[in-house]
Amino acid sequence: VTRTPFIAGNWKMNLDHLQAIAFVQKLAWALADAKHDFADAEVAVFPPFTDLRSVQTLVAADDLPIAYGAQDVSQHDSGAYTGEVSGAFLAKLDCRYVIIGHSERRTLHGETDAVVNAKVQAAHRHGIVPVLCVGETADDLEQHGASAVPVAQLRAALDGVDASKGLVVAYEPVWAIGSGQAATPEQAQQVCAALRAVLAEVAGDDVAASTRVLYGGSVKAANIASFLREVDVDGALVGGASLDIDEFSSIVRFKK
Ligand code: G2H
Repeated sequence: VTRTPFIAGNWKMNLDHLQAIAFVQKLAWALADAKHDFADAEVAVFPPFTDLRSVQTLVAADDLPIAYGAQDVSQHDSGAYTGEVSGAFLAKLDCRYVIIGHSERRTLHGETDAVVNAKVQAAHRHGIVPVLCVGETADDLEQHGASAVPVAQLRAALDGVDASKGLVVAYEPVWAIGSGQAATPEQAQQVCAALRAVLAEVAGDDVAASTRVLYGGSVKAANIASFLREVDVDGALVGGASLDIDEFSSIVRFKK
């Protein structure tokens, strides 16, 4: 099985409406320019909710080779949930993906494994592929090693879920997020392999072989290739470095 590399830019709460439009246009030019040496990755951006309609319009107007999704989704489909955004609405914006369970949602917004699980099911109800984030804190790493917490989070998130409906897993060690201190490629490989083993166990070998497992945490142009060389690392979820068009353009043009 060959898995198409996946390079995803998680903008977090950055880039307003006009900046988002400009960024997507420049990214489209960079991808067009890079056609011959372009490494054939699927490229996706995850703007704030308020930018999604504009991104949809831009991408559809020129059939741009840029996927996009939201950074979160409600576990509910509709109703009295002030401030929440339904997967039904995201589907109408043609979101292919949604990030679920990012560590910032888990730690700053109290998202438990149960909530993450409900959100994965909500995405699937609306035909949207979850980009499910898991990862250990520095304390977890010290106490339990690297794999235990991400493996437990993945199991919990997939409880009762049919992963063959579409899934991307992102391993993001919390200590590497926004810190400039990325994991080593060997560390990323070790945990991504453990996560793929969980996929095999809960969803079968075919799903495990076809599901993309990404690394995230201080990825930049200078280190992307080292991660992509690892057999179980199929791409990257990029935060800070996805906001700079030159840096992100270099990342999507990685050469192994
Ligand atoms: C991890 C990552 C993107 P950064 O959160 O999801 O952010 O690349 O800034 O570490």
